[in-house]
Amino acid sequence: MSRIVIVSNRTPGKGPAAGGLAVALRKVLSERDGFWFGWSGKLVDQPGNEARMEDIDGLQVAQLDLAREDHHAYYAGFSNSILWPSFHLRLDLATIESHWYEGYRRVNQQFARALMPLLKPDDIVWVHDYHLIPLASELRQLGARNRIGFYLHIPFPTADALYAIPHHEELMRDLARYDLVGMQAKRDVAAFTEFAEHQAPSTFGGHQAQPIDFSRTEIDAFPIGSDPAAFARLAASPAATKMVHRMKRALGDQCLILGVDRLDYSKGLPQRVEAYEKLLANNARLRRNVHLLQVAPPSRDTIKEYQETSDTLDAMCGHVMGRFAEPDWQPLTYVKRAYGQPSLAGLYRLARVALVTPLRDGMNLVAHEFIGAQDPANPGVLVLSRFAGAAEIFHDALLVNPFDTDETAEALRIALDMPLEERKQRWRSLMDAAEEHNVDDWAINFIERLAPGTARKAGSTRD
Ligand code: ADQ
Repeated sequence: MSRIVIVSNRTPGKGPAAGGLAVALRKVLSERDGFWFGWSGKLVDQPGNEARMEDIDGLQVAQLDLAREDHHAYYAGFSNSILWPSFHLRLDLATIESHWYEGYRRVNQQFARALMPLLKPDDIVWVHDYHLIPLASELRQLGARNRIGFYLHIPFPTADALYAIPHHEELMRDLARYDLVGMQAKRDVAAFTEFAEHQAPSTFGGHQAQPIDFSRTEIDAFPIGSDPAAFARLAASPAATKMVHRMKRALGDQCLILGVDRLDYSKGLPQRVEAYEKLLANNARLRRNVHLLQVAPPSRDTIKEYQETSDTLDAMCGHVMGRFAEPDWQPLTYVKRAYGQPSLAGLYRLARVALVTPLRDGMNLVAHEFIGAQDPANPGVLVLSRFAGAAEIFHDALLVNPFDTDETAEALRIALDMPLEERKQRWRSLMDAAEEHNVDDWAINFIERLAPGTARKAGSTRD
């Protein structure tokens, strides 16, 4: 039976996996032979071409060190200051330093050189995310003939945003070297197809490039999910219950409105706080009766645009506090710290409303996890951005345009006033959708499409 090789920027660490994705991919590897390949987290002056294979909690992990001088250009530079903002349609926040591409390319070459000696001819290779778009090209250059698939966790950009990315043509040629390219949402497949069918190769310097041949690459949407049943169990666990009791003591009768995100400009956090401010301004009766808890641990905080988002959010939260707080009531709590999944599950369960309002998002797993953690007898309401991939699945959420803070404020009011019967009906439909799109099936479906007949181990009990 073919082995599966999972490749991502970072490999999973020791201890319990932090997210549903890591858990699902570990499960894939626990049911068959294979290994996980990626950066060790170490930077060195002169990296070798060899990865170290290690057993981490029963998982085979091959890790390589990266060159200090390339890592900045590869990670904070090309990946997170060019690709991330452009793919999220935030060209205003992109820093177009085209020379970062060289470091990005070199790291992908280094990944390929270290991975190649570990590959057997019939291994199936599954590459994850925008850091590693060129990897299949680099592996093929070294002679790899394996089935190689790519999954993009973030949205695919519109053609105009794509054209703003230096070397976008090479990147698209790189995508054409995969056998299968998986996207989160139909909208992403449509944007990709639009590019593929109407590509306008650059004519810079009079040079007319050949159109890219995508005929050997299959493109499809594979919307990722969570493990809603696991979240339901987690929400009833002692750790979650402890969090619920703690919060109940603090909140009394107030309804909890919850936001849980990485601190990232794509998540629409300032707009969310503005919508909450409008809710309080327009509905005096809700003051003292609601409380917004926003959990947003900093990420990529060496990048200026992330620091600025953090400063903006600090200022907005301070402004709302100053405007509405009273000596004995605070309208919001803002926590810049990550919580473990059991505590999050408790918070999800207690929340009357989850505000999941990214300006653009690949999927957004917080929406899935919130639904999984609800109490069926008294479920909360999901207010969801129509620009999250999750909006293609969760039709019974209250869908909002996150740029329109009046609309989000009104959706919040409707969510807070929603009768129990309607909350139950909507939640049942959301839970059915979350179960249908669970993360285990997502992984199996992708592998099965990449290499038909190989996703399940002989004798596996899964149907
Ligand atoms: P992210 O942008 O990181 O992921 P998201 O899908 O919302 O966004 O979250 C991923 C995981 O991080 C979830 O398991 C969630 O619980 C956890 N997480 C988020 N905020 C947290 C917090 N404040 N504290 C603790 N944990 C937190 C990228 C894409 C998404 C896509 C995922 C998976 O940007 O669109 O859904 O990959 O493909």
